[in-house]
Amino acid sequence: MTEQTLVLVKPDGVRRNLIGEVIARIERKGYSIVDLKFVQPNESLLREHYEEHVDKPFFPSLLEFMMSGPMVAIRVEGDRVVEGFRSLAGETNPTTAAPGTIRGDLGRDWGTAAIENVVHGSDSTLSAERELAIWFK
Ligand SMILES: Nc1nc2c(ncn2[C@@H]2O[C@H](COP(=O)(O)OP(=O)(O)O)[C@@H](O)[C@H]2O)c(=O)[nH]1
Ligand SMILES: [Mg+2]
Repeated sequence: MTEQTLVLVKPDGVRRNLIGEVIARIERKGYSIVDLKFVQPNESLLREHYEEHVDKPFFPSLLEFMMSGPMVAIRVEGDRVVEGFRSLAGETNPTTAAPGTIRGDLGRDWGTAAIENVVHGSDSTLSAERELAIWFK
């Protein structure tokens, strides 16, 4: 069934000139980009986006990282794209993410407090709907 997901190219991905690489992988997989914009999010938007993480010990460093520069927000469409993009992205930790995935190929541990892992992808169709409403108001 056709669905949509939210992809973010995080500030590390933008700084490292990886926007095109991320977009190319989405397009090569056959998913469609149906909306896209540059965003410099504020704290309240990020608190809403990461509502399940606000009480975690790593949240302050996550917030600092996510506010460290502009991001690209992308609305991506396709059959089972939510699960499909998570698979393209790879697991959260870029050091152990599988080679072939975005995080596995392009991310690494830089020794910073935050886990810099190039992209975000919604983790369920429910999250996708919620997050797309936040980023594409
Ligand atoms: N410093 C730190 N950052 C984390 C940790 N877990 C997650 N993060 C960051 O918070 C984001 C959201 O976490 P999560 O939803 O668990 O992972 P994701 O869905 O794979 O992005 C991750 O992509 C990382 O950037 C952690 O244990 N320590
Ligand atoms: Mg998540």
